[in-house]
Amino acid sequence: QLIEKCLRQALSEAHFSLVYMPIFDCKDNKIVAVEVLLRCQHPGLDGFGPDHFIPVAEATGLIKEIDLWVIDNALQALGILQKEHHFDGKVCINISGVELHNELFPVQVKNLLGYHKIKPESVELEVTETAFVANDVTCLKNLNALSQLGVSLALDDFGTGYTAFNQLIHYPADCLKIDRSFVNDLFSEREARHKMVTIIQNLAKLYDLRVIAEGVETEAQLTYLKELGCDWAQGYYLSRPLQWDDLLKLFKV
Ligand code: G
Ligand code: G
Ligand code: G
Ligand code: MN
Ligand code: NA
Repeated sequence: QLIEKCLRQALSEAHFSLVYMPIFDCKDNKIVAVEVLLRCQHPGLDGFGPDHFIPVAEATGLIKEIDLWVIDNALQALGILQKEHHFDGKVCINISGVELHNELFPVQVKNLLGYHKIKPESVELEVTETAFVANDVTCLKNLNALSQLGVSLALDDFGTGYTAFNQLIHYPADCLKIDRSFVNDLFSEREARHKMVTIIQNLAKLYDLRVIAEGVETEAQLTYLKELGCDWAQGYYLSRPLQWDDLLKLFKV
């Protein structure tokens, strides 16, 4: 497979990089977190984003190395933000659902935190809602191990999966990320989607979870989300994903 070959080369020849998407507190518009997003500059994958190559990485097992590369680099970047820019927010890292079935993963995270001298409270791991498998022993074991390490866990793309709402209490999740499809349709005529945002917000309140709205593209959406009591927000209206140097400019005001 061509993509697989490119991914292997990307890992060994440093064709991967990260971009950084600031996440803002709805109350004071301060940057409270930065989500790292993977990019690949390998010529064979030019123009392709993670949506395209992550599924291949998952199918071939390469994802484990890639996730560790991302965490390693994200923690290094956070260390710099903390030491040189007095940043005291979180770094949010997307991990594949594969890691919930990988028994080595919690210890690997622990070792990377130790190596970079990063407090676990400064790290949030995002897993898509669909990766949380109820009744799966390894999955629950890993989630609990990660939670006990002290990192926080976010359910990404929330609302698009099938989590029985009453199952939420069994997961050690700290945060729901409202999928951007629901945010985008807030003011459309599709009222059911409008209601989804309210439902997720109420659900979060019930289970004492933080809420991050994704894909905020207009001021009206942000205002509405604030009124609903949404905690944090991200999206093109607030900031695009940034190159490292552009991220630093935000901390130099
Ligand atoms: O950044 P972009 O919109 O292209 O991301 C598309 C998808 O790829 C998102 O669902 C996101 O969660 C996922 N993704 C982005 N960066 C990473 C990463 O570093 N690791 C993993 N496992 N997934 C990522
Ligand atoms: O220095 P190194 O490339 O290992 O940095 C690890 C992470 O920190 C990368 O994700 C990178 O984006 C970020 N980083 C730290 N310092 C710099 C820098 O001076 N330039 C760039 N482009 N990225 C940096
Ligand atoms: O699934 P996940 O939330 O990790 O996906 C993150 C991806 O969503 C990133 O690739 C980012 O580029 C994209 N994204 C973030 N904010 C917005 C937005 O406001 N509008 C759109 N269209 N995409 C966004
Ligand atoms: Mn995400
Ligand atoms: Na998402």
